[in-house]
Amino acid sequence: MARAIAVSERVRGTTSPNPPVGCVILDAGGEPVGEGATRPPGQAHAEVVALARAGDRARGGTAVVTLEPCNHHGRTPPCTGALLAAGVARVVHAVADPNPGAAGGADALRAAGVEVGSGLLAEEVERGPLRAWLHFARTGRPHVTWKYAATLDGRVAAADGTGRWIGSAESRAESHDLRAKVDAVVVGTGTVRVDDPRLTARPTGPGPAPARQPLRVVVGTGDLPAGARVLDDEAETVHVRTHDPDVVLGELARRGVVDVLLEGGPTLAGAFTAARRVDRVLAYLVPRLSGSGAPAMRDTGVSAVAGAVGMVVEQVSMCGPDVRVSAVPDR
Ligand code: AOF
Ligand code: ZN
Repeated sequence: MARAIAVSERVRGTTSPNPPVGCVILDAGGEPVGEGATRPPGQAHAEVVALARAGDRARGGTAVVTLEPCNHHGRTPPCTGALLAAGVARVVHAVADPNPGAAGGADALRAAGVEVGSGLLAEEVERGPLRAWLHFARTGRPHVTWKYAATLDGRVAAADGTGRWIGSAESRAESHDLRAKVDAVVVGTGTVRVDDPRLTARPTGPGPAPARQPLRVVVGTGDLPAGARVLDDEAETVHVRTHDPDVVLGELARRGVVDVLLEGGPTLAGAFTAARRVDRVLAYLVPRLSGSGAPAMRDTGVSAVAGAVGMVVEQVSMCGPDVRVSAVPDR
């Protein structure tokens, strides 16, 4: 299952509105003989890709898959049918499919005599590759990660407004990897006016440039300055003229966006927090002290400590010299 998760990580950002699923086929003796991940919408699911690689060696073997195999004719035929046709004896999945249309795969496989196990590394899958899609399937809303870099005293810019990227080179490189894995990057019109970001994924590591760019989304009623870099032709850009996070998320859901990276600025982050539409916070705390300039977030409507939004820290780790904190709402 750890291998299936790793395989699925490689297709993150390319499958929406479908989930990025990973699958490993073991032969009857337990040796891995094929692996695969979900192809873009309308193309093969993970199981079908992995079964094609395994060929005859799948017979009597085990399929290990991060999501319960689908049991429906959607854009593609059911994976349950493909698994049965290949003669797989056992299926182990991490999490059940919450999509009512596709669910029921485990029961259908059992009814056909296949041994089915579930829950293996379920928490890793729910927090990792399928987090955004599971949230989308359960709520109908895209999953929002608010990401920012701030000094230890919580400032994202100095008093003169400079704050283009306050984090270390390591955090900056990671932010490009993050953009390459999401469907959309969202900022406010204020950020476009002040920072003029490109909002594209520009990973620095070895390997090819990203095959696709996230949708660039600018939120706010103000106009975009002519010549703003988000208006270049490196990626698609939409301007949603509202201050209401639910209007933004509704528009993004309509476009098949599942996984959203909210990159700022402080006013937009405050609006999403006030509306309880931040599903995860990813903070890079930079070992510097500023003492002046913009805070990471404003205008949440919270006026007393007792009213602050409760969070649970999932993980604390280092990114170069910066401290990386991942936290989710306490609800
Ligand atoms: C799987 N393996 O790799 C994926 C699954 O329209 P379709 O045919 O592509 O079906 C999409 C639904 O299938 C999707 O909403 C989810 O419930 C499931 N996705 N299932 O067995 C996969 N991506
Ligand atoms: Zn399927």
